[in-house]
Amino acid sequence: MRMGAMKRFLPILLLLALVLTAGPARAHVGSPNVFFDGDAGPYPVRVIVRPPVVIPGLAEVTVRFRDGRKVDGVTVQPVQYKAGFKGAPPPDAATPVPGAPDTWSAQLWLMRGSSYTVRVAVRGPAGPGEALVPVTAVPMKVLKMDKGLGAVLVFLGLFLFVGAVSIVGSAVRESVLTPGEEADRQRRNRARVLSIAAAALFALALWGGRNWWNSVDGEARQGIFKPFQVQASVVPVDGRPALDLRIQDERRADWSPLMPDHGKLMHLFLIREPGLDAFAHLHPVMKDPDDFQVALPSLPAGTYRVYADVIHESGFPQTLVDTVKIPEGTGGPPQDPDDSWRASAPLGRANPDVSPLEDGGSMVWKRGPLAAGREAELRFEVRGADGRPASLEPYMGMLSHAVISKDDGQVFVHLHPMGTVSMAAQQAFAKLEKREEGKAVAVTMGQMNTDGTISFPYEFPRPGRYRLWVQVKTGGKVRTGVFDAEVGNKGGAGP
Ligand SMILES: [Cu+2]
Repeated sequence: MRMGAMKRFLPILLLLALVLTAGPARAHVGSPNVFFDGDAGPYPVRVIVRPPVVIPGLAEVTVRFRDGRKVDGVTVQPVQYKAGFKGAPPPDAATPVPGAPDTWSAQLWLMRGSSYTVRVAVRGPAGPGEALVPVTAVPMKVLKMDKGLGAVLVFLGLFLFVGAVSIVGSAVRESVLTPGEEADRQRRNRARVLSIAAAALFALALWGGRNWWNSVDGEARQGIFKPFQVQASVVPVDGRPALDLRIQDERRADWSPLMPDHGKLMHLFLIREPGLDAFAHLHPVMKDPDDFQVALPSLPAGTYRVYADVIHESGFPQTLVDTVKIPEGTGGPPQDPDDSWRASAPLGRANPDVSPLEDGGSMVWKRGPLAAGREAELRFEVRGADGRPASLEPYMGMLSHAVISKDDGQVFVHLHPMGTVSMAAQQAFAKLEKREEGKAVAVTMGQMNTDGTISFPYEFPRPGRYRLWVQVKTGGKVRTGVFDAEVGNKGGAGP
């Protein structure tokens, strides 16, 4: 009977040691680390922020001086949008990384799920400098319990349970006997009955504990950030198929309105499954605050993943995700002159290093080693039809736009030569700073070079197969280079 009771409650103990995971969330799907290449006043910097997965939690901040310059001091300060610069905690001093004098690091507590900017302030020979790096802090998962630890806890729990029941049994049976005396039948019976009662009582306590755990766990899961729910469909608009994206989310009313990024309220990307062999970057128009529409360009029919990047006035970006079936017969002139699309060979069958462009030119990936969780420089060279470096025209405020997606759709990111930060978020914080402190921080656009090369700071979040679409404008038209990447493990460290 005692063993029976234990067997019954084993599942509860297992539940107590439950292994929990959560899906990806927030603006760059599955790619939370923030990269910023820009200037802190006179100092060209790369800032990397690795936000915590639980809130409150510690963000890791790395500041590297891109020209290798030595400075006297670096501070970092988390500024929450709602609290503003006035309500921000005092700045923390970063410390130089031993052996890398151009690199400084610091840890910052982010206390609330919100839109933040990390204010990086530099003191050095060229005077003071400052950069604002927007970061969103949201609970991303309920932390996993280590399987080994779980097994140890289950074992200890069982040991305590059996121990407690047998202590009750022996106490009733033997505690009042003199040494050497045997318990009589009546005592043994009473011990048995009370042991069963004790087992039932302890089991009840375990059951209560389980309920408590489940409610705490449920709360934590509820708190995990999920982007707004959306529904994508194809509808006829003015006699041609258009994509309709409807936001269907109760939280909509409580959130700040959307603001334009690169001059558009929404940047919508379509990627055909499963080969990732068709891609479109479109700019839907708002029909009402919850409904966006865009005419579909000429795309092969099939199932497409939909990723829609939007940003709230608080500087909080989201990527809204859905899938949609696109029928045959789409096409027509682009609704927005910045709309672009490209069909290509399926994943794994594109030329890995050279992508021919629509104008007879090409884009070449100057590949370096790639490993998950390791900072990489994604560098490309654009050549005209004559083989000479192309002159790139900034489009939508950037020299280039790149999209990276993993084959299974679990990673999606939209980045620029200035990194993964949203320029609109940076501007929102710059405005706030100006209002509160009267200073104007220059918002940088990333490297503006004219030798036909572009580069993006990035770190692949996990190993696997990825496709990259790199977009530039030459001759007044958007050109899209397509590349595949096989990303390996960092060498035992895991994803
Ligand atoms: Cu872009």
